[in-house]
Amino acid sequence: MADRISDIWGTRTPHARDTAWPVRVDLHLAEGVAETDVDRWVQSACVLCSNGCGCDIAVKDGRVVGVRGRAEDVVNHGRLGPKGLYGSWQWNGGDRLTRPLVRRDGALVETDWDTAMDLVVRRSRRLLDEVGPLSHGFYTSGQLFLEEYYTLAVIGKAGLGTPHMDGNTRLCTATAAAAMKESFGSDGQPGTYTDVDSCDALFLFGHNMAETQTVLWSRVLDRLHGPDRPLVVAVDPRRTKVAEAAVESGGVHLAPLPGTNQALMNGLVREVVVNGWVNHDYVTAHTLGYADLVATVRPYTPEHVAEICRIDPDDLRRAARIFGTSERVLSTVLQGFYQSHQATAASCQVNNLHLLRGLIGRPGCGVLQMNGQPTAQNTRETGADGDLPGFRNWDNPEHVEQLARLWNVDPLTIPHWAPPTHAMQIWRYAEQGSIRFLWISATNPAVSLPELPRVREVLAREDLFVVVQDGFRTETAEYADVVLPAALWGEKQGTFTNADRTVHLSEKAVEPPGEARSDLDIFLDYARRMDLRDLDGNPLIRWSDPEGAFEAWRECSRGRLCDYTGLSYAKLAGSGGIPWPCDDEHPDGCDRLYADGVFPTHPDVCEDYGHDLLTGATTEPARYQAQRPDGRAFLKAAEYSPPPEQPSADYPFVCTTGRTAYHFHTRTKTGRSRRLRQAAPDPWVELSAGDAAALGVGEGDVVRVESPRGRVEAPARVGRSRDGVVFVPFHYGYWDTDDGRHERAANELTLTEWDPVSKQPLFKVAAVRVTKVSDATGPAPVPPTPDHTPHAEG
Ligand SMILES: Nc1nc2c(c(=O)[nH]1)N[C@H]1C(S)=C(S)[C@@H](COP(=O)(O)OP(=O)(O)OC[C@H]3O[C@@H](n4cnc5c(=O)[nH]c(N)nc54)[C@H](O)[C@@H]3O)O[C@H]1N2
Ligand SMILES: Nc1nc2c(c(=O)[nH]1)N[C@H]1C(S)=C(S)[C@@H](COP(=O)(O)OP(=O)(O)OC[C@H]3O[C@@H](n4cnc5c(=O)[nH]c(N)nc54)[C@H](O)[C@@H]3O)O[C@H]1N2
Ligand code: SF4
Ligand SMILES: [Mo]
Repeated sequence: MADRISDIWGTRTPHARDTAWPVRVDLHLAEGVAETDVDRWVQSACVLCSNGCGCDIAVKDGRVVGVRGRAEDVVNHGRLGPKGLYGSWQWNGGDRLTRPLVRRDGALVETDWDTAMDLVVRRSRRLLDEVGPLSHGFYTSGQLFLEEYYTLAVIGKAGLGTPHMDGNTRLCTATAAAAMKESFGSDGQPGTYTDVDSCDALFLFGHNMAETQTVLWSRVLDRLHGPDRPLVVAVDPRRTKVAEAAVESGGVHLAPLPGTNQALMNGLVREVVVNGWVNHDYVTAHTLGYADLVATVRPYTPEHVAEICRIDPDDLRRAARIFGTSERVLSTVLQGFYQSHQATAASCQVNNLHLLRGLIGRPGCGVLQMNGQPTAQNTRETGADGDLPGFRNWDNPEHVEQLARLWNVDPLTIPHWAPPTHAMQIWRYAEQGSIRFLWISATNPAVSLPELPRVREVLAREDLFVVVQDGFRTETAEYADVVLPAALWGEKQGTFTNADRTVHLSEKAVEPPGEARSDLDIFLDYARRMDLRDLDGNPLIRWSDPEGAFEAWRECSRGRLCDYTGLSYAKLAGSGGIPWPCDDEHPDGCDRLYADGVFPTHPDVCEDYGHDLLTGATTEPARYQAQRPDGRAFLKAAEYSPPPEQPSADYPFVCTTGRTAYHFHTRTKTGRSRRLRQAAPDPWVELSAGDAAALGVGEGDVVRVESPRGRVEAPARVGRSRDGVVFVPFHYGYWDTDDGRHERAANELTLTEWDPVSKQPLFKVAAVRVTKVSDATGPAPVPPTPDHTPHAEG
């Protein structure tokens, strides 16, 4: 049985370029259970990151007793990482929510479903009658199933008519979607994971894949240990395992100061241009905006960029040469780019590098504007994030008409008079008192939103009715008026789509605990109790189970880029995952988009008319049409601008935040798995060796990190950060602390600011000061990277 705590990527299975990634099946079963003891294996895929590794759930006596990777799955070829093996199922101890809770005399008390739903529906109905749909906000997730999101989206858009619906995907992958809309005209991942098997160079932009997509990183390691290995370039201010692999491969580790990505990217684009590495045939035939781009990047010489980013100009030159001269380049982009003030601008430059060289739509030449959460792609596709379903354009009346016909409602019901409200604005409206009903599903904002002191104030407002729908009593649930107990993964059926468009079916393996219900059933129950109807007086929601919801969604996706019409539960059952589009033209799905160099930018087709990357100003439809994009991609440009908060005499460090391999977000699942909890029980603070020496801080000493908004105290880990940069993991709220103290969540420090285009908040740049509080009391607490791993027993 694999030990994925001390060896998070498992044994190597090296292979050569353009050969298939070998199979390696990983398995973990509860102590004392053998493979032959298992009653049933139930098909699913892991929901602890966007990789979406195919797995089978082991069931014995009606309980989950383990998981096994699916050898035939296109995503993982049998492998599972530490979270997949231990975090996906070991959370089912005694502290699940089993009955609804309602607030009485200030305290949450158990009740039955009728009482709880009646409270929700009465408040909802009263506010709709007295104030209207703008009183309602929905803050959902990247962790439900497609069927649940689509149902919620129809309820919100066609039933209530509120534009205030978004996912925590706003914190996660809003920039992925935005960058693809700006460059290609629509959301939709161009690349595929199989590009890892064929690339000559791999660029990771702000992506610590070694810890956050451990199975995908195994795939990279298997190329790095095989013949004709790719060169790796890592762009990350910390010396991560990815950064180390970059150096070992003969590639480059670029460690820019947080918040300077756009300067770095302009420098890379400029090098590609001035060294003659541009594929002019491709650029002329398939893109727009070349002259503007060249003019914008002109001042970004390696020396100028080096000064802004505090890097070596020769490193920039070497990285650009690798991009400019490799035959096949694969790029991945994630939170180091997305959670920043020029997030969309910088991510578009990655698209630009590929477009400039014509490296798109061919094996080994992929762009992966990554997702993070397992089902974030579905939040975006189905419109539960505020986009219109099926990548439709809110500003295109014909697209709104299509939905009105499909749902049989008046087009005026569907909010489209302005862009849908983004999550940060939903919270602002709640703070200002115009949103008075906030339904939070499958997310824990009291830990994960920026500037927690403010978030707690909003959640505690007297005039805000808060519904929380979760499997656990989270930090957020403590502020709720009604808590609805949800069935979780393995306890319900549904489909979801990973970061490379691969769709999986996840079957129900066991019954949920107590009276917990699937999110789908809860949303359906709400729609029924609210008596939501279409123009003919029939029930608005015409389905009553997951498969029915999937069939409805299939129709909604017909003819759009994310076409699911060729998929069905029957086809997905037993399959190894199928990437959309899947339709008459692509009956077995489609690995890569844009092989023909035709992009969905035609004004009748595109999902968005685009923005000014610097200001976020939207492009008028007429102006968009006048550019006659008609299938060509946009090379969008922007100057670098400094982050809104910069180091000062009072707050001399840049604080950035992120993840460890062992925990998922606010740890509601991974914190309940003994092995994962023991591997990383408490938060820590990473400092560079130089900064630690200057502060008189040694390994394990407790330090206080303070921003203008709040503070965190934790032991120091020395030596991985670059000078001037402090790193704090964001996983640690306070549900498992004795004293309910608040000084351990990274988001006590972060600020309420967002990228002008994607509206994604800036978790990666805040100014802080660091002071030593006390000497180390024991060995340093937590492994920032696996080579510090303590060997947890059993
Ligand atoms: N183990 C684990 N895996 C996960 C998750 C998890 O919680 N735990 N969550 C999943 C989800 S939802 C997501 S979104 C992904 C996130 O996956 P990642 O984006 O890989 O994770 P992060 O640690 O947030 O950030 C990545 C890196 O950005 C770097 N960085 C910080 N500031 C900057 C900057 O200004 N520029 C650049 N270039 N880099 C910077 C950080 O040092 C960090 O190493 O992971 C997914 N996978
Ligand atoms: N400082 C800082 N903050 C960050 C980030 C960062 O890098 N730095 N990253 C941001 C990113 S990328 C993300 S994705 C967010 C994540 O932030 P959150 O979404 O708040 O984190 P989770 O802990 O995953 O919360 C998901 C909740 O949904 C519940 N849940 C799981 N499955 C189901 C289900 O099927 N039904 C229901 N009803 N509930 C379910 C879980 O128990 C859990 O409470 O954090 C963001 N916040
Ligand atoms: S890489 Fe992601 S999807 Fe795969 S096993 Fe790990 S957490 Fe699960
Ligand atoms: Mo995320």
